[in-house]
Amino acid sequence: MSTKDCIFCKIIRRESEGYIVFEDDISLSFLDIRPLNPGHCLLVPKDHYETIMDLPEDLIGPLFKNAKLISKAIEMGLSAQGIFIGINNKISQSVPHLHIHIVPRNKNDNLKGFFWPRYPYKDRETILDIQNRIKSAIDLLLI
Ligand code: DGP
Repeated sequence: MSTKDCIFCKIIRRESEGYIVFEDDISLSFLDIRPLNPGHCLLVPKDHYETIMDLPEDLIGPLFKNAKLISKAIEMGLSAQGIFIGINNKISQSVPHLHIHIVPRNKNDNLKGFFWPRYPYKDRETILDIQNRIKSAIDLLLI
């Protein structure tokens, strides 16, 4: 998708309405139009990167610093008891412009923890296999 058609790029360029809560040189944060809870914010890099895997290293720190700021502001401003932070990458990602969901949470708000069912591993062998595959990939990526 080109940045011309990207809905979040349009909000960044002020061509579409966004209920903006924060902006700095590298990022913009605005209310999600279909919130999990009222106050659910999206934080996006101003430059168009599709996923966390595309985000340049030097933006990771500044972007997550802003995620922390917005989390604190949501807790303070909305008296939220906690915050959920999440990023869909490719699967379940409906807008292909990296966005961090920052969602106010309160006890009994009916969002069930991680949203999806979670299961234990079949056995220790499976755990070790998965652990080794990820560790080997990390070793390759760090070469
Ligand atoms: P995801 O499913 O993780 O890609 O989340 C995309 C989110 O973006 C979804 O919660 C709804 C929100 N969204 C989609 N279109 C717009 C829009 O035009 N404006 C705003 N503010 N949010 C949008």
